[in-house]
Amino acid sequence: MNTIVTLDEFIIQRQKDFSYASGELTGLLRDIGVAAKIVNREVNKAGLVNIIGVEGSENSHGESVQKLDMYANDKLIDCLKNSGECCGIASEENESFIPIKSVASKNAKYVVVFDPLDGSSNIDVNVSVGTIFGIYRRKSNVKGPCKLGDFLQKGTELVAAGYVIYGTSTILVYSTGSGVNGFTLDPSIGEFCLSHRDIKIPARGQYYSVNQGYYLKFDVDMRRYIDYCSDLNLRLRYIGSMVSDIHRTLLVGGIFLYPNTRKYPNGKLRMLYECNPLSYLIEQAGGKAITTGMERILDIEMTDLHQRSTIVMGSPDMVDEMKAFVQRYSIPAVSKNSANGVS
Ligand code: P6P
Repeated sequence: MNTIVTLDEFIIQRQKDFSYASGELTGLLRDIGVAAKIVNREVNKAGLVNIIGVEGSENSHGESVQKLDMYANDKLIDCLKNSGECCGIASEENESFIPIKSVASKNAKYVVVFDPLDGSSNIDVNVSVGTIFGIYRRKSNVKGPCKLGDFLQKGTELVAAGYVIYGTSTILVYSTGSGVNGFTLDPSIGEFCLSHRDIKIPARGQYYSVNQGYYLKFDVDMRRYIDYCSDLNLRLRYIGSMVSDIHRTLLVGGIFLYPNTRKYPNGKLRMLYECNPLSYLIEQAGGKAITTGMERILDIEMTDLHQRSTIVMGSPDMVDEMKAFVQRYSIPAVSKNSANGVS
C-alpha cells in the first residue's frame, strides 16, 4: 500500500532539505493550504445557490452571502494575517497592497500576492476555477511596514509560487524552487495528499490553448502561428480559466497563448498574480514562458501591481518553435505597424 504523504509532512520534510530554512516559509505554505481548504468548501457549494442564497442575501444562519471571489479573498487575507509570517498582501481584488501590522507579524519576512479565485466568471456554469499565489522575501526594513517595492519584484525573485484548482478534484500545486509537486485534497481526511510528485512538462503536446474568438483581433504573426498549429492537427483546448488551462498544459504538454488584442493592447493577463507565479511553475517543471515580444516573463520589470502582459507558455519545444516561427514570418516592425494601422 502506498504511503500517504500529506502536504504538511512534505513541506516539513522539504524544510529539512534546506539548512538555511528557518520555518517561516513552511508556516506560510501551510497557512495557504488551510485557506485553500476553506475556499474549496464554499466553491463546491456554489451550485447550491438556491439553498444557501445568492450574493447579498442572508443565509439560514443570518450571515450575508458573499460573491465567491470576495469570500475567497477575505479567507486568504484572514489566514495570512493570522500566520505571523506575512507582512503584506497584494490581491487581484484590492487596488493597493494591504500591510499586515499585527504583533505576530512584526518580524515577518515575506509578502504574498494572489488572485483568490481566478476565472470566477466560470463558477455559475460549474467550470473549474483556481487560486494563484506567489511569495516574495520583503526588501524593505523588517522593522517597518511593508512597502510597494516589496511587491514590485521580478518573477525571478519569487521564493515560492503555486495554485489550487477547484475542479473534479481539488489539487494544490506549488514549488519553492526545487521542482513542482501536486497534492490532491482527500475530503475523507481533510488533507492535501501528494499525488503528482516532481511534475515535468512534456517537451511538446497535442494541444494549443488560445481564445479563438479573438483570432481576427490578433496581430498577423499570431494568426499565422495559430493557423500553423491547426495545420499540425493540434487540438484546440481553451477553458477560459487560466489555472485550468495551465494545469492541463503542465500535466500533458501544449502551448497556451494570450496575445495582445485591440481591447488589451498590452495583453489581458496580470503579471503579479497570474503570469509570474504560473510562469515560475512552468519553468520549474522544465517549460518556458515569454511575451509575444519574446521577452522572458520572469525577467520583466514590475512597475504596477495590476500591470498586464501578453503571454505564451508551455512545453519548451513548442515555445521555441513558436518563437522561430514568428521571427521567421513576422513583418518587420516598421511595416508591421503600418499593416496594423498603427502610424
Ligand atoms: P478571455 C479569467 O478572467 C482570466 O483572467 C484568466 O483566468 C483566463 O485565462 C482569461 O481571463 C480568459 O480571458 O478574454 O479569453 O475570456
